[in-house]
Amino acid sequence: MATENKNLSEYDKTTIPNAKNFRFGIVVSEWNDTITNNLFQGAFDAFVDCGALKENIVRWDVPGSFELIYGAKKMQQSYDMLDAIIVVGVVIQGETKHFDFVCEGVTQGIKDLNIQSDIPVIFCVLTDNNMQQSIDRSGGKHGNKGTEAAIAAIKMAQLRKDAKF
Ligand code: DLZ
Repeated sequence: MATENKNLSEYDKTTIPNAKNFRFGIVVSEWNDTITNNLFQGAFDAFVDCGALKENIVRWDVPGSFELIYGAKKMQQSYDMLDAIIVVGVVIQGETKHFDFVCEGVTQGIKDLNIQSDIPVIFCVLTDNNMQQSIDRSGGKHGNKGTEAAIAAIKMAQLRKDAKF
């Protein structure tokens, strides 16, 4: 599995840019909020561990994963000084097709934001078959995908800073 080959939950700080001068946004879905709060905390702690100032990390909450798209878009427009945004959600397979529609919608929506706007949006949306899988990926045996999202956000913030255009 890809994350077994490159598990960023255990990162080497010496290989990651210092985040002291970066500002981050985190948009958090209220669905499955025990899990999304753990993912948020993993991201927040990794930002601070890598040098970011707590006051430079802003959190917004939205009702569900589908609303992460609008939340991230409005956050981009409201805080143009942000260096990267993470969207945090958990979609768990149910008995209807809602899972597929929400997953497809949020994935495509966040992809579109990355094409259209200048602030990178990092995808931290778990799409699991059951609650146990989500627990395992939000501070359990498979690490914390929020931590991994924060490392990705720092790297993309640095890339954006270094890029010419
Ligand atoms: C409706 C719905 C369902 C069935 N499942 C989830 C889920 O597992 N995770 C999640 O974040 N949101 C879910 N939602 C809510 C939708 O994301 C959205 O909030 C509503 O469809 C309203 O637009």
